[in-house]
Amino acid sequence: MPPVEVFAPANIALAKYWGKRNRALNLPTNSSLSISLGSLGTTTRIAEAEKDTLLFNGKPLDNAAPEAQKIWRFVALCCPHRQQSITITTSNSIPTAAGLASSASGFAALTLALNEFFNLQLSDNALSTLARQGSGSACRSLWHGFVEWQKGEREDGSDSYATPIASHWQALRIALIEIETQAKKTSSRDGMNHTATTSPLFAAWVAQAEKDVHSIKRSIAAEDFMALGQTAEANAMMMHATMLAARPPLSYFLPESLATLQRIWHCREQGLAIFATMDAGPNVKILYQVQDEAAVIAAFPHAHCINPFSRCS
Ligand code: 2P0
Repeated sequence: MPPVEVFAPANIALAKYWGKRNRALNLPTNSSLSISLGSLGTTTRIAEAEKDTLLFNGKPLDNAAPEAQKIWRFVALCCPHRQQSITITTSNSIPTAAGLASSASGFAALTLALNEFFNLQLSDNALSTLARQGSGSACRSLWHGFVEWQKGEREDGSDSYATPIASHWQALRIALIEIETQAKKTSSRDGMNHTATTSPLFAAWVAQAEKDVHSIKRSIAAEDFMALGQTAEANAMMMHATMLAARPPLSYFLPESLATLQRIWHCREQGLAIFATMDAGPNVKILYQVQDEAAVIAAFPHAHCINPFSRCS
């Protein structure tokens, strides 16, 4: 079998996935909608080998390590009748300083690489359904641009997959503001399960999140940046408020996260059209339009600016 190499982008949710109705299958309680990050993501190569081997950013990963076992379990899920041993080589173009998780692009790239290497000829829906089982947000990382993950209704998850949204919003930009890059104390997986089981605000979150997906889709269709930014920011704040109401409370904020949010809100009061979003960590992402890039860099000199449509033809 000839070796293969594929790329999958990282993604940031504008309407977040936070809560599972089935933990084993990563089935979400609400739909979500993301924007992929252009050339930031994961490149994965698969080649024939004498024995199964993992290379992560140039370093071998022991097959007994928990991360390696998760990957080999995922390979077995995608290719249950596999005979050929393989080497999986993975490298991330996500700057460690960006504080972005790589599990979404990592499992998306692995799903695409396995499909190609073993000539599985899976449909897009089947690929997304498999990637979801590696990591929920991975089902959205198979495409560039905006992607919607329909939560689905079926118990087996066969209708819970992502699809791309036709849009090429040239002016849209994202800036990453690094606050802290150390590993977080509470994983997304544990954090969302704790929130879903103990936060009295969780039902309200699920209902609002579903509305936010629809609202953001309308904003994308109209290229209405203010509407998109307002909904995305409100959605992120509500997700964090729902965590804060969990018992015991959960917060990914650091003091500098809140200071950055307040700087964003202050800039907005001064007339700069920028909005914040935050994921399961202290780093802040800013949504803005290309014509405001100089003003964003002036206000946030350490911003890492991204054109999410840079890899779209
Ligand atoms: C998201 N996050 O929609 C949300 C917002 C973090 C905050 O998806 O347990 O790593 O592997 O399904 O996908 C992070 O959760 O969790 C995530 P699993 P995942 O991007």
